[in-house]
Order: sequence, then structure tokens, then C-alpha cells
Amino acid sequence: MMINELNRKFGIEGHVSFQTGTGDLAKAVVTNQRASAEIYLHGAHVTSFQPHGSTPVLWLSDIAEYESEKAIRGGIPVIWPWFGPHPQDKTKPQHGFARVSEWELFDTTGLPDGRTRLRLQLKDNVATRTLWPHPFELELNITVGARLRIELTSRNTDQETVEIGGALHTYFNIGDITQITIEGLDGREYFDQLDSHRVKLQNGSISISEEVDRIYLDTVNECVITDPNLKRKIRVSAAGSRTTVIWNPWIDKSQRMADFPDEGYRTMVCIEATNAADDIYRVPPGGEHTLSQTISTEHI
Ligand code: TA6
Repeated sequence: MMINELNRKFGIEGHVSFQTGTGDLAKAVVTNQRASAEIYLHGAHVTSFQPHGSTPVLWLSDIAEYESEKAIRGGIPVIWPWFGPHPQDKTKPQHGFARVSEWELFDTTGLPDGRTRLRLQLKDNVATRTLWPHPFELELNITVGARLRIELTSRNTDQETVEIGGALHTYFNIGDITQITIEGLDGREYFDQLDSHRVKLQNGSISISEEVDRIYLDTVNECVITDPNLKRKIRVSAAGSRTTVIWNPWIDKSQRMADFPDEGYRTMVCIEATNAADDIYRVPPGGEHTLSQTISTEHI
């Protein structure tokens, strides 16, 4: 849909308008009483969120690739219907296909409390069925206020039960990776993806001084990033998820990724609301599953 048609059908004064973004991809620009945000229809990808008076909350690569077959590096990639490599077929795209699909805008709402809600939809098509042979409806609800709430609802429109994995693969903007701590995962076991998926135990809060790629299990608590440089905490809660991924690529992996600045690892960390490992959902015909993440900040 052309930008002027998006604005005619879905634009709301004081809430949301539509522009041509990087790579000529269409994006929604939300500016309301509480915050601003940007969402690309490509991948239903939230690329920025900034409560008024606050530092940007999401990290976005300044060399991200904005192309139809690429995922934008940073923000909140929608990982679906599998997390990581495809369980049986490694030739299929890492992290599924939702983040490189063109989503439809379903509706926009200016809520009475001043927040703005966008609903985007993805349905099965020839391309998705070659990768995942099931009909489906996927809906992403994005609610922008002082907090950012993302809800990914999977509806099984097939005649058989399907297994749903995925993640809201959120990249957070931080002052200095070596100075932050992450609370909320103390006492949780995790798969260490960098050590043959060995199961390890988290002792206390997380500090990062090397590449970290961990799938934490049975996670129910809110995660809190304490960032002394930016003088803030970022609170990250999830629902519909009992696995949480913590990732920082550190130096070598940053240099290996073409769309990731060599020094980018210094100012980002991923905390991902995930359905992976033993937290995959078996959704019956006509059933649905919602994975959500809520993000807020507070000054310290
Ligand atoms: O969520 C962590 C992770 O699975 C890492 O292993 C790393 O591969 C990261 O996702 C980014 O994956 P991508 O396919 O976006 O380059």
C-alpha cells in the first residue's frame, strides 16, 4: 500500500503517520503524549522506542540492511515460527521467516489514555508454505506509551496441531556493556550456546565481559538492566514465555556480521522473550498462543 493511502486509511493526528523509511520501506512513525516509536511493515519490525525525555531504549545498527530478504539489525525482530536454526532442516532461514516477511497493517487506534496501538497481521502464503507447510494467522499488537508492549499472537488455522516457537528478539540500547548488570535470572539454569549447549546455573546478577549467548530456562521474573552510564534501569517482563535469551556478540562476532558495527557490541544487549528449548507451544486447530514483552525505563 502506498504511503499516502496508509496515511489516509490509518493515520491518526497526534498518534501515528506513515513515511517512506530507509531502503524505501514503509514505516509507521508514532508520536504521542508519552513517547515516540517507529515500526517498519517489513517484518512488523519495531526499530525505535523513546519515552519523551528519555534516551532511545532500543539499539539499532547504523549499518543495518533494509532489504526485502534481510532482517533489520536491531530493534525488535519478530522470530517465528522457530527460534534459531530450523530443528530438522538447516537450509531454512535462521529464526524463521516472520522477520523478513511483508506484514499488513490491520488497524491503528488512539487509546483514551493517550497511548497508540498498531495491529499488524501476517497470513500464510506460497513463500511461507514452502518453509512451513501450515496455514496460520499471526498478529502483532504494538502499544506505545510510557511503556512499550509487544504481543505476538499465533492462530492455528490448520486442521492439525502445530508446534510454535519464536521470540521477541529485543536489542536494548545501553551506555557501556562492561558497566551494566542484569537482574532477574539468579538461580536459573541456562543452555550455554557457546559451550555445546551445556546446562549451567546463573549465580546472582549477570555482568558481561565476553560473548554471551544463553537460553535461560523456567524464567518467570522481570529482567532489569541497571545502566550507570545512562543513569537508568530498563525493566523487561514477558508473558507466554518461560525461556529468556541473553545475547551479546562481543568483538569477534560483531566483526563477522556485515550489518553490525565492529564496536556495536559495546552499547547493546539482547534480552529476548522466547519460546525455545522445552518451551515450544503445541497449538491445536483453532487454538492460539500469545508471546508478549513489556518494556519500561526508570531514571536512577
Ligand atoms: O538470540 C541469540 C541468537 O540466536 C544468537 O545466536 C545470534 O545468532 C543472534 O540470535 C542473531 O541472529 P541473526 O540471525 O539475527 O544474526
